[in-house]
Amino acid sequence: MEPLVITVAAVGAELSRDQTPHLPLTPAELGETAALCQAAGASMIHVHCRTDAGANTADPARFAAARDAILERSDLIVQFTTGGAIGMTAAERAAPLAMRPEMATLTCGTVNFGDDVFENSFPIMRGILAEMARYEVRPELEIFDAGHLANAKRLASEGLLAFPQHVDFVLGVPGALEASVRNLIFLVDALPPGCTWSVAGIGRSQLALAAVAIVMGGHVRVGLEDNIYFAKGQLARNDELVARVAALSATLGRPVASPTEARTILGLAPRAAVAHVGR
Ligand code: KMH
Ligand code: ZN
Repeated sequence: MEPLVITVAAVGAELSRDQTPHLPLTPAELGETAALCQAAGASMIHVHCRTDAGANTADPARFAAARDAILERSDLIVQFTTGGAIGMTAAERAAPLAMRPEMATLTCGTVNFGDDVFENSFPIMRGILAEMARYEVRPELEIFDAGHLANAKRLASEGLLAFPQHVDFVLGVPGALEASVRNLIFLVDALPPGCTWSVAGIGRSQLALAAVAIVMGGHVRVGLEDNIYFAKGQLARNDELVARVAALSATLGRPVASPTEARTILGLAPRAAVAHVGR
């Protein structure tokens, strides 16, 4: 089986320092998190940005500073969010793409998100894809619900997206598809040929779905964005969540991908060839 790509979703948009002291907020803290997570086995980092006070921000300069701090301390694939935070406009969510990250997320449909609605109409998705094409950013398709893959296929039929792609199944968001092995298998079966995929289980499901993905030949996303606990009542650090999945993969006989190997698996250019890396 090909090596396991572990993505760390280190920040998210919904958490605060009141909930966990381990939440990285500043670019420097993201750089430190990146170094620790790469050492633990991660090869990609999914980035949301906050102000120093912890508020969500879509400021492209803050994303660029976060990216630079991460690449100063690691070789991780830097993947920006375009989901942002509930309440941001579509233009705000897409704005960091101008900083030309290696990858960025594209959520493939509207979905209930707790008591909120995470809005991803076709016009919003088309707009984000247009900006991705403009800045040559590789998407990771975020699939929260059963119809989202069909939406992605519709975007492909419009010529806005070309399969195969890298796809992340986010399972267990309240209001979206539940985190179960049956649902994961259903989604994997519906993938167009040649796609790579990962799973991000929310909350308690994170570890169990990671184990299933390791065995199935998929990849894994962990991190505080999706789950703040290492065990019941025990808050986790991002690198501890990564290390546990890496150890589980080793136990199951599957090697963990370095960032260089992850770029090959995902069909990305080697880091030295990435335009924004001036170092
Ligand atoms: N914060 C959520 C509303 C993404 O990063 O692409 C959306 C989200 C998805 O986190
Ligand atoms: Zn996110």
